Amino acid sequence: MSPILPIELCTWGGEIPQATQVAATDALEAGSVLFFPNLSFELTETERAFLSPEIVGSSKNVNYDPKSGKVGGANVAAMKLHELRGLMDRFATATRELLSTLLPTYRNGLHQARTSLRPVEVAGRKQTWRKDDTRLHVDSFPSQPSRGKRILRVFCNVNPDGRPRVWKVGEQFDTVARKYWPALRAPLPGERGLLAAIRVTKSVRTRYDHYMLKLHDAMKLDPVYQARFASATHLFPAGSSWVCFTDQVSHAAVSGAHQLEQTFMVDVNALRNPASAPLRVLESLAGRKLA
Ligand SMILES: O=C(O)CCC(=O)C(=O)O
Ligand SMILES: [Fe+2]
Repeated sequence: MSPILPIELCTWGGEIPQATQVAATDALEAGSVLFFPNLSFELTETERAFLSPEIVGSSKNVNYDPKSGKVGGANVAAMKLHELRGLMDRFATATRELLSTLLPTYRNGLHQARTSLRPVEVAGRKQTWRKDDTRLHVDSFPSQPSRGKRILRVFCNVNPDGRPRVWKVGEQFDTVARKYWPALRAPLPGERGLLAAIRVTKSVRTRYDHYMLKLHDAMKLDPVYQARFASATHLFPAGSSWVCFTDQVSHAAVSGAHQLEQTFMVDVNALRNPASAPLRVLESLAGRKLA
């Protein structure tokens, strides 16, 4: 199976043949990245001014909550904030339309989460090891337990100078999980409840969240694993988009600036093949339910 599946599409909400829908869903669940070489997201002249690292101050992204309309992490005047919200909301809507036409079987189990604008150059950015996404990893949010739900993300490279976003893509989830599983320590008694009580996490981590974060950490802290995939790079050109389950695809962002991203959470039961979910893979290694 190729890690990247190209799909010809140039609108965010147009009709998609059923055969393409099924192929896309199956490829995603098998751990591929769906790549849309000609699916661009147009910005207006004024919106292009937001493509500058200065608009984020000390944070790395502008964040948007499509449910409340709240913008966070932006260092812009109130008047500009209105325009920035307009841009974020348009992208949030476009990605919702894309997924509802591309992945119709997820419809009842698809939950839209945060939208982000990433205007800072990835290469050379100073980060703690845990936040360093230039290291291969699978996604797991330290403070926001997914409680077993999948993390599905839509990315669009909006670089105005034609620069690609460069990623590395590693091996299949079950291979990675099997490799690190013996080294992942079990949660300590009371640990998950305590982390929620002192607000390190927004809700109580399930055992699944615990192990996914341990896996994410183990990958990022393993220099041998990182070195093995040093040349496994993929270029996503300016004006292209891509979609993948980032809790499953071993990925790293190597370089690039100016990207829009939308996160969705997906119920495991909404998948065509629930056995492919990291939850089910880890449960089979643990020999017990984890969420
Ligand atoms: O910013 C990127 O290109 C990807 C970073 C990443 O690891 C993620 O969003 O999950
Ligand atoms: Fe990631």
